[in-house]
Amino acid sequence: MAKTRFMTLPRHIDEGEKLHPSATGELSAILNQIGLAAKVISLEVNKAGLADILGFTGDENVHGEQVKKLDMFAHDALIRALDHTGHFCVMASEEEEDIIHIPAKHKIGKYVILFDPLDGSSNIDANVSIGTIFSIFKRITPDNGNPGTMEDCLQPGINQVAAGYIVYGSSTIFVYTAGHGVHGFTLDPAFGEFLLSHEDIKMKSRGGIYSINEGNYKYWHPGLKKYIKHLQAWDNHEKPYKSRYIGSMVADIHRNLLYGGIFMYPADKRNPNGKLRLVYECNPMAFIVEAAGGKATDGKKKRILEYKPTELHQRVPIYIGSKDDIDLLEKFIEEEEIAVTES
Ligand code: P6P
Repeated sequence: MAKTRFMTLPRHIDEGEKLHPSATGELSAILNQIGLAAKVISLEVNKAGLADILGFTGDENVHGEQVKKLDMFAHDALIRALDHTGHFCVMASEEEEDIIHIPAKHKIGKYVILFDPLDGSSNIDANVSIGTIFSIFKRITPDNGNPGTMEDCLQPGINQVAAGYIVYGSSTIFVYTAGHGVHGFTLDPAFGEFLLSHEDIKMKSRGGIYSINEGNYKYWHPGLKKYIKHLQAWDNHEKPYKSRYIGSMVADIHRNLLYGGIFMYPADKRNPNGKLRLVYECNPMAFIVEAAGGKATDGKKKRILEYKPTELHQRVPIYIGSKDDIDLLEKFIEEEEIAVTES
């Protein structure tokens, strides 16, 4: 890959495609369209404090959560950027209950895309970083020009061909993997291009940060409680881990991807499957973190990417980040399970 200050997202994707003869160029076109939608969303997110766009639409999404106007703006921006390209047979959005069919006037393609248009949106009014997450598969139903189906959307995460996120923070950063490394691009608003800023991101095998909502402590698995206490203690003169929790999955995982660490949204007594959605949040973030050398499991040694989704809005517990941290967490969980079964 050419070394240049002006390695734009389109150029990097295009050069990446050239390294892999089997690539058809379609994935390049898809990723570039997502980049276009990201610029549109970034502009809106960054001026949200100025317009009357803040506040509630008065609508509720499929999960009974108040939908802020920016969620729907981001949802619409992605649909508009992608539905006419001829690359997709079906789409799905965290803001829609059912799958999204490609309008009949547009060509049907062989790809499937699922996205969370604006994750962390409860933070919008506080100007906290939020993000867009996307996950791309090839269809598994016959590629015969017919519309894609729910079956195409409910594939295990190991089938993904690409995944990425855009984090809208002090900068807007686009991070993606197409299976050949994880790369980050920072938006230069001066001329509206994403420039390569984080090439071939590799996650430390062990971090020094843990991210979890400690307000749920009393509902946690006893093994998780012991693990967190272990991280908070001095261990053979090793200082305690830092606790960092933004409450925005994309921002928390982006920081841990760069610095090392573990993000946890566990199952607990109140939420037996945790809170985060398998197909819109956990699968794409797991695909990215594994591509950077990290791990993503359910805390009991099952890879997130090996879960076969049973429904679009299915939730799963997730422990994601530096692999040594995940391994130690699972050891604490397992030891407590054994203790309980032997007691
Ligand atoms: P809690 C944001 O609403 C979100 O879906 C993720 O981005 C974030 O990690 C999580 O929920 C925060 O949930 O229960 O800690 O507020």
